[in-house]
Amino acid sequence: MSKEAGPFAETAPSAAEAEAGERAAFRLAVLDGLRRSPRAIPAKFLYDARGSALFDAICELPEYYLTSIETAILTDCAPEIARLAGPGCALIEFGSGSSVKTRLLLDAMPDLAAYVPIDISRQHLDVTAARLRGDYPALPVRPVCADYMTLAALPPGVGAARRIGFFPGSTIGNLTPPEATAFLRRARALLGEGGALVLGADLKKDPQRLHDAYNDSSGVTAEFSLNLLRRINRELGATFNLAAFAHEAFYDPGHGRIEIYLRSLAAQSATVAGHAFEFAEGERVHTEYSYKYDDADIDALASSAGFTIVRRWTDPGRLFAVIYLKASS
Ligand code: AVI
Repeated sequence: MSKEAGPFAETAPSAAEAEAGERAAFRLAVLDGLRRSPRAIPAKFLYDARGSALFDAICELPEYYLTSIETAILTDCAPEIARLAGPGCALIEFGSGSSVKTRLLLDAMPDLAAYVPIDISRQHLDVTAARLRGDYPALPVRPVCADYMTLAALPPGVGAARRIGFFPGSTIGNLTPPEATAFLRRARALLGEGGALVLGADLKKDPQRLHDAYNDSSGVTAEFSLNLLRRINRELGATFNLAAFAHEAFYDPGHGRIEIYLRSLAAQSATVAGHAFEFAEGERVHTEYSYKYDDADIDALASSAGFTIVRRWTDPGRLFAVIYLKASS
């Protein structure tokens, strides 16, 4: 590994090295997930370039209210977030996606000491950092290429500024409750004493509304799910017949979560990286959970991880919430 590699490096390992590492991890995870009972492949692998573009398209769908509602809430509450955070803090984003929502905070906090996007994709980080440096020339942008679920420390360049975390988009919902607590504890440690976190969470609501958000009429979400098999075929030399699998998503009120699967429409076999797998008709491969929260769930999550809720904002229909949490002392 080159001297400059690691989470704080501005220069990455070569693109070929990074790709080989990602491919090996993908292969291991897919083979492991298909050997499990029930079968499951981690949701993070949905986001290759095509999967990310399909997710961006999901965010534009009329049924997928999450993005537009959260953006509207953030537009309204960004000045208050800036007041609560105070001057000269560092903004740390966990999983820097498209920077639309980030910009709402950057615009409201013109005197930030630094913006620290953390993302597992070097390519994503480079694009985000270059765009933001162009648009906010006075803002120190300090990208960290890492998995925020395991990152142990922030780069020294972030300095002693008060740290405000940002975890929008209901990404918390893709974590199981123990994972969500583990993530928030890690965030609490990274943000330090005096730190705070701005969290976006999708709220429990009419199950039909939730069902529709994950079963859109134009089939984009189905395409997003099936793209996982397309990716496995392309990157791992697999032989999945995409037409013989279907996207299945439903709300489970008992667990308060959307569950998403790829369902085999026939008895069939497929080969992945030279290994054969049999699928019974109706057998499912789990790909995602999307947990929905109510106020009590958010309270319990915050206190389990050493945070106190300072403020919550929601839309008039109570579809989505943005929460400002501070590290409990
Ligand atoms: C990224 N994440 C918050 C989305 C969600 O709503 O759980 C992923 C998604 N999967 C299907 N539609 C959207």
